[in-house]
Formats: sequence, C-alpha cells, structure tokens
Amino acid sequence: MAQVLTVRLLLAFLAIGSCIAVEVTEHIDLWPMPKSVSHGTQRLYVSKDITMSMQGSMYSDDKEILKDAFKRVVDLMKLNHVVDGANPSSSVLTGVNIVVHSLEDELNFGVDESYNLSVPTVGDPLHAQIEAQTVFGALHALQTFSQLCYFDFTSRLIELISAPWKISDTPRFPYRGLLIDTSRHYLPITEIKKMIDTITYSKLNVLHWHIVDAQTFPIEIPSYPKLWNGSYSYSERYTMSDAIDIVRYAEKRGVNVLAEIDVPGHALSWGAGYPSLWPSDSCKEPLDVSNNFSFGVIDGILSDFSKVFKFKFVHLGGDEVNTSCWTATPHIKKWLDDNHMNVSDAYRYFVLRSQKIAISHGYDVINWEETFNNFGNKLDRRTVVHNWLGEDVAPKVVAAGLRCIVSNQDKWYLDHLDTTWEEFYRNEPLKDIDNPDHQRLVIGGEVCMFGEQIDASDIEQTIWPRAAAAAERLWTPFEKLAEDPRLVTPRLARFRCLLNQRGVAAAPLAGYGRTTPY
Ligand code: CP6
Repeated sequence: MAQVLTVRLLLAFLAIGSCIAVEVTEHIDLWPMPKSVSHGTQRLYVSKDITMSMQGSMYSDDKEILKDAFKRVVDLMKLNHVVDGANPSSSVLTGVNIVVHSLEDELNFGVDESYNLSVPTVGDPLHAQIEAQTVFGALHALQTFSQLCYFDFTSRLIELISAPWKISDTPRFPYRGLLIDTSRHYLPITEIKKMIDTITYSKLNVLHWHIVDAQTFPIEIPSYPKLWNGSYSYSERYTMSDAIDIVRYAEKRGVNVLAEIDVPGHALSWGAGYPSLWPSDSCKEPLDVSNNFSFGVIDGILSDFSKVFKFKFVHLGGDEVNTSCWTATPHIKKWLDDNHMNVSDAYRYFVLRSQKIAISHGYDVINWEETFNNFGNKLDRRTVVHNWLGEDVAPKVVAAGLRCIVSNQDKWYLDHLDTTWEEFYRNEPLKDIDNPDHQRLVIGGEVCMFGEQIDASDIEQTIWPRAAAAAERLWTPFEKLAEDPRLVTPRLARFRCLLNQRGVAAAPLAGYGRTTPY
C-alpha cells in the first residue's frame, strides 16, 4: 500500500512538472471545482464521431449555440493529452444528450447557470446526460465535460476517465469578471476573442471592456464620429460592427460584455476629436463640467452603446478625478461660483448627471468606489459600486444597501505582477460581511488587467493562471474552497497545462518548474 501511495505521489508530481503528458490518477481534475461531484474508476472510450442531441423547448438560436459549442468542445478534448495508463474498458461513449428546461434564452445578469452532468458506464447507447435550466448552464456543463476527456497518444483515442460521474453545479456569485483595457495598448480583435474563449474555460462570465481612457479613444461612435480621432492609428480602432461581432461572439459563449467609459477623469483622449471637451488647451482633464456638450457626447456614446452592448450594466468609471483643472480654468471657475458649487459638488454633479443619462438608455450603472466614498447616499439606488482601493469598502457599501463588485487592488489586480496566484485564490469577497442580506448584495468580483504595462504580446501569461485562481473563488461554494491554497496547487497546475494545450500562454505556477521524467 505504501508503495502504491509513493507511486501515486510521484505520478502526481510528474504531472505538475510536465505539460506534454498528464498521467491520470484518481483525483478530480476539474477547475473550478463543481458544487458536488461523485465519480468512479472506469475509463471509457469517447467515439470520435460523438454526437449531441437536444431536448426541451429551445429556440433555434439556442440550438445553434449548443451545436457550435459542442463542436468546439470536441476539438478541445483532442488537445488534452494523456499518456496511456490503464486499459480502457470496451465501453464507448457515443453521445451527449442535453436537456434545457427553460425557454429564457437571453444572456444577462442573473441568468440561471446551473447544470447537472452525468456520465454512466453502462447503457446502450452509452450517452452522457446534461440537464440545465438555460443554454448557458448547458455551456458550462460542456466545459466541465471537456475537462473529463483526454487524448491518448497510444490508442489514438479520446478517453474519459474516472467514470461514472455525477456532477451537480451552480455558481456561488452571479458576476465573475475580467477587466481588459484597450486604451493604453490596443488589443487585436482576435486576442479579445481568444480571451473570451479562455474565460469560459474557468467559468468566468463577464468581460469588462475598459475601452477608452486618457491615452486613446479606439472605438467608433457614430453619433460623434470624431471621437476616434483619439486612437493611436487608423488600424488600431474598433468599428461598431467589430463591437457587435465581439458582443455576439461572447454571447454565444455565455459571456457578458460590460462596456466602460470612465468619466469625468481618464477621458483626455476624447478631446482629440472635440477639443471643447477639454477645460483648456493647457489643462485637459477632467472633462469640462460646465459645458453641456460634455453631457451631449456622453448621451451620444451611451445611445450608440445601448444598440450594441446588451448587458444590463454599463460602467461609468468615476475614479481618480483630479479636479484642479476645473478651478484653474477661468470659465469653469466662474461656472462653479455662479452655481454655488465647490469642486466636490461638481464631481458629484458630473457623476449623477451621467448616471441619469445611462439610466435613460436602459442601463444600471456601475461606478468605481470613489463615487461611493464621496457621496454614496446620493448615488442612484441601483448603482453597483466597484471596489478597488480598500478592503473595508465592500462591507460599507452593502451595509448602505447598495450592490458591490470586489476587485481589491492588493489582491485581484493583475497588473501587480508580484501578487501571487495564492493571494488571488485567498481573496474572499465576503470578508467581514456576515449578514446574509448584506452578503447577497455582493454580486461577485472581478480581476483587473489594466493595460499600461502589457499588450497582446504578454497579456495571456500575465492574466493566466492567476485569474483562474480567482475564478474558483467566485464559482465554487465557500465550504469547498481550500483554506490553504497549497492544497489545490496540483489541480491548478493541471488546469494551467490544459490552457497551454489549448493554445493559451498561461504562465507556470511559481515554484513548479518542469521535472525530468526519468
Ligand atoms: N486606470 C483607470 C488605471 C487604474 C484605475 N483606473 C489603476 C489604478 C491603480 C492601479 C492599477 C490601475 N490604470 N482608469 C483604477 C480603477 Cl495599481
């Protein structure tokens, strides 16, 4: 027995070090860990012609979504390598049956993402079963299914290990985000789409697109066609049809796209096309609070956005506003005096007026936490406060009855290169929030990849695998999370290998280099 254990440990250790071949042992190799899992010890062959059937009252769009997802998942299964271990049983899994119960087919905040997945070892025909309320739950089930299957180089067949399986799963938080920033460095559309695919592997469901900032304005706004004069170059731009394409691509994969315009700070690039948005030629941000044109442009942008970005939320930023330009500019100073406002009144006025515009276009607003810290009781009650500064903020936000997204910069900021995956794993969104009514107001969390220091050349290895560590925190029930991240190291290391095999440049887990296989 001791010998068997030693071999197991050795095999597990080899698996951590090597990305080329993973020796499959008895462990549950799923990331993120589902809510409930039971499994056996049998291997099945997976037919290379495995088929999918669908039941339930589904619209044809949804059927297309599932068909395409199934095709992608079968391709992914071939990329998950295994060295031959045990002989598979002679049973061949020939199909996956999917039942979707609810006709609700719009992807949005709070959509039911739960699913049940079972893989029997007997049956003729032998089929896996997926049951979900919505197509988006079924998509998660297919991702889980893909992680059970491996390509065996010896048999040249796909095998499914540790069957039979019974998995029942649902996310802990409805909002599980990743921020990308296309203002500091332009990101090609292919990279954004790859990012969308990758976040589905770890069951994140929001791509927060920080489109615009001080550096550049890379997106086309038909209502104000000179705004994208603020892009780096003609080729580093997104047309509205690019944006539609990205949103559709994400939707088909169960990912919401949260668009952000960060106002009134972080908006200097807007003035490249419309210089009257600048307080003056020598003092260029924040946006001119005294000029109705500023709000006209915001209205135009959000009107155009509402035709493309169908997520319930839009992000209006509101962080890091340095108001010194406002008092230093004579016409704005006069406007402040005439309206009996100081700069903090004006900051509040700007944020609240922008909120009203967003609401008029059908959105709920997300704002960075400074808005709450400065005038929380004045914010629209539907506002979601996006934490990034202090750990003590989320408890205050929810105690005030507002919703909160947690992104604590010391824990979940990917541009802090020295923050380890263990720290990402350990960050608990409900820290110091005990009241269940308050807990429910924490809708989730988000890892942030601001773009000053990265571009398409290194964004993948900067995000992964650390974002995946946070993804398990946001998906898996609290009781099933490891208190000591070291306990999940082998499982995360294998997920990181899986990302590599799928063509994602996920970095090694620090301290886990390759081990020589002899
Ligand atoms: N850009 C914008 C940024 C940051 C924020 N907003 C940021 C601040 C501090 C750190 C990382 C990023 N680059 N628009 C704050 C939300 Cl450490």
